[in-house]
Amino acid sequence: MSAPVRFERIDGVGVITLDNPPVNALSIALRTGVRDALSEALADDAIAAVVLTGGGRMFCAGADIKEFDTGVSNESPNLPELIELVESSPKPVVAAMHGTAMGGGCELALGCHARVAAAGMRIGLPEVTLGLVPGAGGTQRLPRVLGVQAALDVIVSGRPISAENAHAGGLVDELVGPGGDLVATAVAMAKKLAAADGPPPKTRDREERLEEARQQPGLFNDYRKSIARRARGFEAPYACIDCVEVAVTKPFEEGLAFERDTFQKLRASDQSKAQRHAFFAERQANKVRGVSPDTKELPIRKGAVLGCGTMGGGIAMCFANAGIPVTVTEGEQAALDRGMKLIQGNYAATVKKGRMSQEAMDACMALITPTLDFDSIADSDIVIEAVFENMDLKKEIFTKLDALCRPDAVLATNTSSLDVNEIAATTSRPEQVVGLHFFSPANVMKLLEIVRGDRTSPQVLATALALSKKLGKVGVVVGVCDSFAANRSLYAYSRQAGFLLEEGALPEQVDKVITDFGFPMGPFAVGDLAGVDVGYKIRQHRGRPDGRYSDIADKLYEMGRYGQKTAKGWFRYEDGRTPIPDPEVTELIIQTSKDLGIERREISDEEILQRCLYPLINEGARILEEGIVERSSDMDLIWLYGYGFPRYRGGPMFWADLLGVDHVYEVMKGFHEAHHDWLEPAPLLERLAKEGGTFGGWSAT
Ligand code: 3H9
Repeated sequence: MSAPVRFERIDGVGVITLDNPPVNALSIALRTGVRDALSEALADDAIAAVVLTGGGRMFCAGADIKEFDTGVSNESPNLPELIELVESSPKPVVAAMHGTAMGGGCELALGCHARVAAAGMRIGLPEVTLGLVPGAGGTQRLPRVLGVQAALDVIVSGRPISAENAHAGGLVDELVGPGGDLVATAVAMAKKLAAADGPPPKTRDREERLEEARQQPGLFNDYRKSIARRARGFEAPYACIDCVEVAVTKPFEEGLAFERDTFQKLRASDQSKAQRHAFFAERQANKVRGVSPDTKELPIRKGAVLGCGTMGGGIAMCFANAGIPVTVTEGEQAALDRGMKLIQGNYAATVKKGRMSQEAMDACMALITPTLDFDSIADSDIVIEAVFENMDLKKEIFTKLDALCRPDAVLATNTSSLDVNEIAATTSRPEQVVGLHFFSPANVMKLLEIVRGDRTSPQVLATALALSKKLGKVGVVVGVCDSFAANRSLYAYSRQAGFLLEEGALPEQVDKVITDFGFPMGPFAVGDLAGVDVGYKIRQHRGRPDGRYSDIADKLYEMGRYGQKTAKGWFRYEDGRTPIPDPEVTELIIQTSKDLGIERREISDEEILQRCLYPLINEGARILEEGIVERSSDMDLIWLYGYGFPRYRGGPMFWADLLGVDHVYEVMKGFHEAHHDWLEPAPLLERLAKEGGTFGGWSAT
């Protein structure tokens, strides 16, 4: 097999092109290829300098993440060794970057003696998002070229910066505008460096940008404090700060060794395994049974949303944020005005917080057209129905849409629980009908549950997946069942939280266990945020769910405790958002236990965690076996992006695999014996436990 590099001579310069599609990941084969090409260039007297560039869409997406599980990433030449060869090369090496230079790709460029970048490309060190620190000198070299504060921002956030910003900060030496020749510019720069006196300049020798930080002793601790809220529970962001601090306080070689050691420890950690799992889970979710990768999606140039309540308005904002014009309709002017006011208010709050400019807000508002004229949506590429959760109403709407819309329009329902097949059957084109279940608040939450009806066409599914990307969402395709995969598994979790109160726990205890585990909020604070009244109305409308559930929430509703909106719900609120335990609720819970004849007991934090999360895993096993989701990692994405399951734990099914499926099964069996209904181990859980299998390793075929 030929090495995934190309080597050519241009004007006395050896040009090495990384050629490992699709992203030029630095696999062992590519590392070996670059090393060999570099040796060839160094041995050739007719070559004065070297240019490193990327073939295809980008310069390089970094180390091959798949090698981290097998340890092949350590095989020689490993990335630090390769970069050492580049940096110590007696002939100058210039990086010519386009598209993306990430992680190890950025580190490779930092080892070069100069960097040329195509305008508009992106460069960064996203290792932190994989639960890692950059492990090939990134934390030591980036502060030396970009300055410590800016390097911390790049490394700790993991967010790439534009070539323009990288140029302004000193990371990129020359920008090549549209129409310019990237490689020719790099070749010219390489020749200039070769003509200069002395050895080529090494990044490791640059000290001046570190000096600034040495004058600010509090810098690193302040930085740690500044990330406390968003990095809660994560190890990698703090490890990144430690590495950059060492870059400032220790000699380069020591810093490099410290970084390498930290990288290896994190690579083996559960947190990094979980975050790497999440990375691949997102990419896997785009591969859908029956939808071939070359399925051509329908263009979405114009959308319409029916219903301008909280949900409809949020969905309209998603379209506007993505630059897609959208019409919103309502039955009455007053409702339309209320909806538009809500949208306006949401944007204005974002502007006030400094997260959006007034111009951007104006541009978004201009993309949203409110109307009472239902017929005006006739030429929309997609219509999303977001009216009240009522089957008759939805059927009526879809019958009208069928008569009104173009035959190729996608007709979507935002139902969170109703049968998409039944809705589709009211139209003459069920293949164009799909569920698009947004999560509240729709303009914020990243999960989009794409509900595939029995007859939804592959093209419509491909369109929904592409649209979810455009809207900045993570789309997960699920099948039809009551409440679909997300709410169905959520119910398994929240039902147990309710029972725990009857048995002896209090909302503040349950919520603390869940937030200590890493969720941003516990189930009761979430209930208050979403509205106790909203949950109540859903239960009333849909009838009592199958089997018993704790009705303390219904009692709260009857007491007028609707949650944050009434400053009282499961908790009370003085500032509108911080939950404070309320003796009135404690009394209600204790009385409920008495009425049910339950003797309250001390419930350990461990039991609370297991009682809440293992039934959710158990329900996930049923959902998986029924084929409602295609793979367990889809279930993980649903919880990571829909309900704030801590990313560093990978999602419920991944977490179960880490715990051991047999352990989860044994605990569930014990719960079932003690509490009966709803806790019976799922057949798949039992089978995997007995076979020593994992959810990740299971497939239906
Ligand atoms: C690192 O560098 C560590 C070093 O500091 C130290 C080492 C010692 N490896 O995302 P896409 C696959 S850690 C392996 O759909 P896009 C991806 O799974 C690395 N595979 O494309 C997918 O496969 P498939 C730090 C990778 O255009 C296909 O490529 N770097 C890698 O939407 C296409 O990917 C990062 O964290 C990889 N590094 O986005 C960057 N990257 O077709 C990770 C991608 O089978 N990558 N694949 O599903 C990205 O963020 C995006 O892929 C990128 C392109 C923005 C580059």
